[in-house]
Amino acid sequence: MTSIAMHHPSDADLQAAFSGHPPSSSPPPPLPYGTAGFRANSAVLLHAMHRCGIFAALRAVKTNQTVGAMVTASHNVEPDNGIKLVDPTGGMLEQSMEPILTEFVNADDAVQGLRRLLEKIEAQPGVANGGGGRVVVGQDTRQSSERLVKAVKDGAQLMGVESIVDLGEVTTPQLHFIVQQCNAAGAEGRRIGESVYFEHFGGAFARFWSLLPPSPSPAPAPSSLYVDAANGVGALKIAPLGEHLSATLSPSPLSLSLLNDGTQPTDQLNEECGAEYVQKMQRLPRGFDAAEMVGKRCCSMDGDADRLVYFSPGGESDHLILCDGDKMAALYCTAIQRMLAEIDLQDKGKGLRVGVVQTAYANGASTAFLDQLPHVDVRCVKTGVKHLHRAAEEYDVGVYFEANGHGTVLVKRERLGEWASVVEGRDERAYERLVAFLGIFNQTTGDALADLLATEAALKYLNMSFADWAALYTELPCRQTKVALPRWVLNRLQPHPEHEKTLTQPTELQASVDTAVSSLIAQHGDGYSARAFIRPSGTEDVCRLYVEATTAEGADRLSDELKAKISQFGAQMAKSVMK
Ligand code: 16G
Ligand code: MG
Repeated sequence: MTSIAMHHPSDADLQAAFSGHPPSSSPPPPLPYGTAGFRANSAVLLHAMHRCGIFAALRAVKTNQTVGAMVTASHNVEPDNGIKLVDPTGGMLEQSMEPILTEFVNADDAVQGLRRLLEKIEAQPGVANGGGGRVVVGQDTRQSSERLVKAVKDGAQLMGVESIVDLGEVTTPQLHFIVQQCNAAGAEGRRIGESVYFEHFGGAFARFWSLLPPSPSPAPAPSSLYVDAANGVGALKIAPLGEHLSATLSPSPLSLSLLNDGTQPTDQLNEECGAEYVQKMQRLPRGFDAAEMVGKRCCSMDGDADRLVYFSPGGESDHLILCDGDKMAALYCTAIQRMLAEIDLQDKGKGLRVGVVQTAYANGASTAFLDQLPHVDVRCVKTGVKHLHRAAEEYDVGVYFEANGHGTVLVKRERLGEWASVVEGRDERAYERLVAFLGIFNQTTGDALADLLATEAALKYLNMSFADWAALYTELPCRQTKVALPRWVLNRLQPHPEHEKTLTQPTELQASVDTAVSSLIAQHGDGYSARAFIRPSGTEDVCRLYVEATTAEGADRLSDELKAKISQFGAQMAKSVMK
């Protein structure tokens, strides 16, 4: 192991730096590392941001590479904020580092905490000859973000990182991608900024488009897509994306109309808009008129633009037809299957490892649809992008999606080339088209903008309307509810470590779920299916409940029954500590 030339400030300097970024109260509320980093009301985050900046710098110095820090609380309410750290690969922070960082962020004595952190980091294997390193910082549009970004930069500065680049307002996936690009071979001297992002994704889309069969002349009018930007950072990126497309493809085949762009005084981030609202509430976002926009193709991003869902107003009040993350996976798999079959008429992609990864929240009808596609492996893993991403990496082409719209398609370009090279009489143009299609996807994380382009590309290629896409399968009626419970009660709930479809603890609560599900099935007899699971949220102090059944009435009944059981369990726990 090589020791690293880390900058060790004196205790006096450290004390001064930490007291400039104090916790909001003494002792501060503990901050758990949630599903995707730290997230809380912005008023309690200053010290955590400063310490995350220190940590990011240490990781950058240690690896002598670029790491990222994104200040955002995604789909949460505006007063919340948070931070997501990006590793040198462009992916999320390696899981083994989460407890180490969490301990430091929550240390009562920050100087002692930092000493312990340094020891742990220096003891890590695979140390490079550090000393350089760069931290790239991004932020969403929250009012609190600027102040918190400053704390991150102050922390990074303290550890003597070689450079700190502040990208300002960028989407989370933009930051992931830029970090990956900074660490790619030949990146030295390249300008760091979002132009590289637009060039890459706009270029990939244009390449794919140019490989489609030529349109009849005169060219059809550009296809209109109405984009709900959740009044968040994604709103700032639609115009540059559109400009890039117009500059590369003339005329641009897409016409993007932006709504909920955050420019009106009443616009509130994520309030009654955005991917989370649309997918969970199954309601039209603000500003979308049901009657006026009936049948139009629309989509919603979340507050930091790493999720996307599509929808179309159904005509009556708030009714909408939703194409969620499950349906995006179904669309992409259908397109990939067709492209593979075009290249390899005989075996239709046999020999290439194609997989799709979902979570327990995936609608059963989507899983059944994917299961029947030839040569596609279907897997279920725990909630959280890091779990899906890792599982998808095991395939040559790995599609992953959460129902909430977070996902992408990963590809091993070399394996794809090897596979194609042995296909006899392969259609070269069809192969190029597949490569171009897969090139539209962000390889570091789910990305609303990249997924928007890929969805438009897939619909065009498959010659499908929004209605055709929505009709790929019919969802089983499902209900998602939550019951507020304190964190210490939620900590008693232990989901199955691989798929979260059951609770391993407490067994009595799981037994109630099993009994309720079996009795619903028994009442209806053969051919009726039902499923339910309980899971503690990693981003809010709530217990989540998912229920699905063959009939809406059954799903409602099961949901009500189990919601009551969860409340009862919470009350029992509260009573037991009062004794
Ligand atoms: C975070 C996760 C998302 C997950 C959600 C679950 C990332 C980047 N984001 O937003 O994947 O679906 O948390 O929230 O991992 P929950 O734990 O509150 O149900
Ligand atoms: Mg998000």
